[in-house]
Order: sequence, then C-alpha cells, then structure tokens
Amino acid sequence: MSYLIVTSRSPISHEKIGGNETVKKNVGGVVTALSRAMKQDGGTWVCWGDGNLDGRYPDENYDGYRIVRVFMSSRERKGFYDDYANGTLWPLFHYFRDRMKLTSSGMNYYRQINEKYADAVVRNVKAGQRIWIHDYQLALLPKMLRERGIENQILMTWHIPWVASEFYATLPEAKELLEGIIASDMITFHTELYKKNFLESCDSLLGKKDDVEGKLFVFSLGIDTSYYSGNPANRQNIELKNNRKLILSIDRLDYTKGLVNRALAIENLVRRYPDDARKFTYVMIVTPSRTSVAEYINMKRDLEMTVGRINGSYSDLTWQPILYLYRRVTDRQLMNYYRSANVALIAPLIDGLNLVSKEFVAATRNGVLILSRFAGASFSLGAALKVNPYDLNEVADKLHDALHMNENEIKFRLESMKENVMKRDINWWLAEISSTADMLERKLNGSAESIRNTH
Ligand code: GDG
Repeated sequence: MSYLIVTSRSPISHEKIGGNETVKKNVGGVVTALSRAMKQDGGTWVCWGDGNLDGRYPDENYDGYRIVRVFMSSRERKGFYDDYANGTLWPLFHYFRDRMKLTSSGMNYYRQINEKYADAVVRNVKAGQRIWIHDYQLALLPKMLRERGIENQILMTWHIPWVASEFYATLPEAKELLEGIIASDMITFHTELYKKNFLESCDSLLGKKDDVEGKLFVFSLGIDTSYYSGNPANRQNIELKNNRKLILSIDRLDYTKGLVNRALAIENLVRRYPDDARKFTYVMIVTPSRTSVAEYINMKRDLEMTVGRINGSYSDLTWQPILYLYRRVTDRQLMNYYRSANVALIAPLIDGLNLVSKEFVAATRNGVLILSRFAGASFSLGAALKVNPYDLNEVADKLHDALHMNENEIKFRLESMKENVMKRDINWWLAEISSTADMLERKLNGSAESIRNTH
C-alpha cells in the first residue's frame, strides 16, 4: 500500500550553514517510523519546507520516496506555528491553561496553512493512495480534504495527549477542530485514556459518539529496537570518576518536561539522603527547541538559574551534582549515554508518550528507569519506578531506591519492560495501523457492495 504522509516537520531540510549547502536530517522517533513506511512502498511525503534553502526543492526524490514541500511566509509561520499550534494547542493539550494564547488571528493563520496543505495533498495524491496525517498542527486537514472531494482513505495519528473533555471545551474553536479530525476514516492515539477523552469530547460537544467510536484505535508508537538494542560501531562507555553512578535525562527544552522539577528533585535527594551525595552525577541533556518563541527563551534562563544555584550550593572541587548540557548530541553519543547510565530520570509533568523511556529500556543492560505517571509510556512500562513529578520528595526517594537497587531487582524489572518494548516496536506499530486500515477499507467496500446489491 502506498502512502501519502502529511506532517508539519520534514524528514530532511536543505540549509546553508557557514557558506555550505547541507542536507539536515530531522531525526526523532516519528520521522524514523514514517521514513520506514515510506521506504517500504515509495509514496509521497507532504511537509513544511522550513530550511533556509528548501525553496530550491519544492519537490524532490529522496531515499526512494517523494518529498513535496509547503512554504510559509514569516507572518504565516508566526501565526500558525508560534501563536496557534505551539501557543494555543500545545498548552491546551498538556493542561497548561494559563499558558494558552487566545487570539483570533492565530486561528486564522492555522486555517490558512491547513488549506495550503490541503491544496498540496489534492495536487499530489494518487488514486487508491492512503493519506496519513499527523498531529495537532493539522487537525482541520481531514475535513478540508473531504470538502475538496478527496475520497481516499484518511488516517490521522494524534501524538500528544487528548485532555479531559471539560478542559478541551475551553478552546473557542473546540468544535471546529473536532469536526476536522473526525472526517478521517481512522484515528489513532497512544493510550486508552486519550481515546476515551476524545470520544467524550465528540459526545459532549458534537453529540456524536456511535459514529465516531468505530474509527478510534490505540497503538502506542514503538521504536527501532534493532538499533537501540544492537551494538553500534565505535560505542564508548562513559565512566565517571570514583565509580559514581550516572543519572541521565534527555529532553527537548519544554515546560511540559518538568526540567526545573527534576533539578529540584536532585537537590532534594542530596538533602534527604546526604550519604548519596558525591556518589552520583546527574547528566541533564537539554535539546534546544522552538528557539524563536520568547517563552522558551525565558524557560531556558529559569532552568539555568536553578541548575546554577543547586551546583553552587553543593559542588566542591571534586564533585558537581548536575552536569548540564544544552545541545543536541549525536546518535552515537546518545547511545553511549543510554548504555552507560545507571538510572534514567524521565519525569515529564505530562507527555503524550515519551520515546526516550522506550529507547533507554531497549538500550540499557542494567539500568533503572524512573518514569512519570503522566507520560503515556507509563501505561506500557509497568515495571518502571513510577513517580508523580510534582512530588519532589517521592522523586528523591525513588532516586535513592534506584541508586541502591540490587541487581536481581534491576534485571527483573528490565526483563518485563524489554519484552513489551521489543514486541511492540516500530514494525509492530506500522503493521497494526496498516492492517487495521485494511480491515476498515474492506468493511467499507463490503457495505458499499451490499448497498449496491439491495438497490
Ligand atoms: C512528541 C510528543 C511523543 C531528543 N534529543 C536528542 C535526540 N532526541 C530524540 C529522542 C527521541 C525523540 O528525539 C524525542 O521523542 P519524545 O517522545 O521523547 O518527545 P517529543 O519530541 O516531545 O515528541 C511525545 C512523540 O511525539 C511521538 O509520538 O512520544 O509525547 O511530545 O527519539 O531520542 N536524539 C539525538 N540527540 C538529541 O540531542 N540524537
């Protein structure tokens, strides 16, 4: 089956860096999964051309598939991406009502850009191709495609949480977005909770339940386990001085990730368990993200002040509790960290899924996973040490437990999590979605056939 995939982000972008033209690969779990689907059967990927040289490549062949780019002016980018997608929808779908920007101009740009995507899809889709739309930036697209007469099967995958219906209802455009999404034939979420919340939103805001329910499915995104569990060339072990244990985290800079809380939990660990001080180093890797949004610039300052204050209070000439890295690390470095860490501290305040926790489980041989109860991945990683990221005493206690856990318990917990991650990997995810879409298509064709036969 050939796919036409639509995403806001692109798999690659063309950039001029230091006078040289370069092709930048936009890595990350979603792009990896979708590239795999593209490579299997060819197909077309419609995405945003945001690289500074992408204008030269509106349409190109890459790695066995076609990339078609949608372009935005700087005003459209600000209205669609900064103001509405990241300023209104992102905080809404992560329960941060106070951070939600409510401006009508943002929504107008959001509509306008969804229309641009719709036009690009109409121009490029082939008969019989399956259209697969991703995430909160493109909620209006399925309905816009139907309005343009597109009859291809439409799938939508929602990558972030779907909040409780009474919370979702605070969005002025709540009904419009729902109508947009339910024009799809199939909608997938990472957890049962998000599916339930979505259905309740349809019921309470649109009075539609029965006709939507059959379109909703839960498939939690898997990872490329052969990569993470394998033995990459040039792997190096990171060894800390004096046999210190390595506590690791890696996240995009985002308020949903609870980075300040994690630093405070480390401070709490040292206060509650003074004997643990000097026996660990917390390596906190923070990847730059949405660097054009003012709020994210302030967030970085707040985090750095907290990390600086904690290090200032507890460091001495031989030890520093937090080693803070604000940069993107290479895939190889990431693997080295995953393999070398004794503990992964994955404590977002809320997260649609959280791929890092799955990657760590696949990569580690003897590490302990501490995982937020509010990450979608916590539903499938039952043997992790679960924490409420707002409860800094609990996080400190679990850190202490993790640092002192015996090998048998570490192995026991890891085995059951590895089993789940290995079984429900990226190939499982793609195959489940594809076979479910096949089944829905057969059902639809079957009912069309029986209608024809009765007339
Ligand atoms: C959204 C939802 C949902 C990160 N920094 C580096 C790096 N990464 C890679 C990780 C992982 C991916 O990026 C991050 O994925 P997450 O799932 O953890 O988080 P979001 O970016 O917020 O993703 C989330 C996801 O969509 C999928 O549906 O799980 O809830 O918010 O793959 O490894 N990779 C390298 N260097 C870095 O510095 N090499």
